[in-house]
Amino acid sequence: MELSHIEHIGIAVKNLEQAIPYYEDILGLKCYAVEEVKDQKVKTAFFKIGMTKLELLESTDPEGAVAKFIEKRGEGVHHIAFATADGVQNALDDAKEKGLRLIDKKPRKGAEGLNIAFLHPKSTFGVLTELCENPSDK
Ligand code: CMX
Repeated sequence: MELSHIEHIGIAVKNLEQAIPYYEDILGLKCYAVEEVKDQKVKTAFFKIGMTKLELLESTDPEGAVAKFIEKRGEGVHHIAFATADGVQNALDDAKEKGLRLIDKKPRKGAEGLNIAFLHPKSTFGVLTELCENPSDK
């Protein structure tokens, strides 16, 4: 696979409204979008910083991945998302061939219209890893 940059860092929070002022008023970033991703059971808030973004994640469902993460490990860094230069499916095929555990066998739709797929943290040294591509870049 070929990765071009860190697309975003996902951060799990209990409450977006309470967390956003820290990023805006203390760190001086601007929240440019809030979006619910029903499929992932989250509400997201995005901030740009240089070439990358921060994605705050609030769970919309007590059984969702982010709610379970916070219950087990508390608020904090949840995943790193890499932009693929040669496509998510290609990266997944490569990861599978090299014996990594895939959460998604095929790309699916994530926030901001990106095609996304996750690699399991148990096969990536503890970091939930997201692979992304922007279909409009194709
Ligand atoms: N980072 C690192 N480790 C994680 C983790 C994370 N984000 N989430 C769970 N784990 C670990 C747990 O601590 C646990 O480890 P131990 O067995 O050592 O305690 C193990 O993985 C299993 O955790 P679990 O609570 O039993 O959770 P599940 O197996 O049910 O689910 C995972 C874990 C990663 C498969 C699931 O969270 C998933 O499918 N994630 C991908 C989708 C997602 O996270 N969506 C939300 C964000 C969407 C977006 O960005 O738009």
